Amino acid sequence: MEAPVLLSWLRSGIQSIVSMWALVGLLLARAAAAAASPTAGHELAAYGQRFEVNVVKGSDLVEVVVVRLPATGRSWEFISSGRVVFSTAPRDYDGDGSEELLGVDGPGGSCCPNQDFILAIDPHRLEPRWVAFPESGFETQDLQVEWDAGRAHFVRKDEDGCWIFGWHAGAIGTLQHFPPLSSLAEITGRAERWYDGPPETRQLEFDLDRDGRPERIDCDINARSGHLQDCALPVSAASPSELVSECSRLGVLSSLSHGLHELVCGARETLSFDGQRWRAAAPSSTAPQSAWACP
Ligand SMILES: [Ca+2]
Ligand SMILES: [Ca+2]
Repeated sequence: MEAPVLLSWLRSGIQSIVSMWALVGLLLARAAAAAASPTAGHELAAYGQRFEVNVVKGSDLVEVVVVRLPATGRSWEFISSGRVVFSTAPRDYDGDGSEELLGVDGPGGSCCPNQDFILAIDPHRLEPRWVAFPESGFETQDLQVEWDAGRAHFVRKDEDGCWIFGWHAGAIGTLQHFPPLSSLAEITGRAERWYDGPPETRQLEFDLDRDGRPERIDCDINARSGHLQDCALPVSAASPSELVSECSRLGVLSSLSHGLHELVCGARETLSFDGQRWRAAAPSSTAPQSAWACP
């Protein structure tokens, strides 16, 4: 082989190797980007398309949900009222074969109302829709998803009672609402939250055993949530027992259990005396019954 031919052959060989490595580098970079994007958000499979959903910081105070349809390059932005948290992976909540995302939008914590919502895709426009629940709540972790024949219902228990929401045909409605149980007498925590003054207590006096003399229940107030806590419920004069769980209110019900009036903690959680201790009670037979999880 003559020298110029050898040089040309070497040059083209080196160029091929450089091109090959450039191609490998490009493929690796694309693979890394593709691998990184799912961890940053969700992919929503709806009506034959795949939408990318990412939450990005809009400012110090709000986050922005960015939805992108890679097939067309279109994207949409939804500005939240604080932080957005998608509670689970995408699910088909209304049973129509396409996925939605369940999320909560708000400042976070128990200080302020948070709004549950569903991020859905409009089947005709192929655009994302932000569908808010009809009622906002404080304790967002209390929203439970119950499944009934492939369709979701959402149960929330809060200070206003127990709510059952349903998702159907692109909207969320209230299917049932069980209001707080009415009480003969009650004490409540503080309406405002994040109190930082001196410790506070509440007292409830009521003749629980109907012997003509009132019994007394003492509760502390949780400075963070404003709820009653560590309420000392009377068992006998010698040994009051403690209720550890927090209650937004503590009330006396008209019903009796082992000679003592039953109590209500919060909107609808009932406490019964079993002769020795106070226990969370099964719902009374006169209370409205839900097909799902309301007490
Ligand atoms: Ca669906
Ligand atoms: Ca008494």
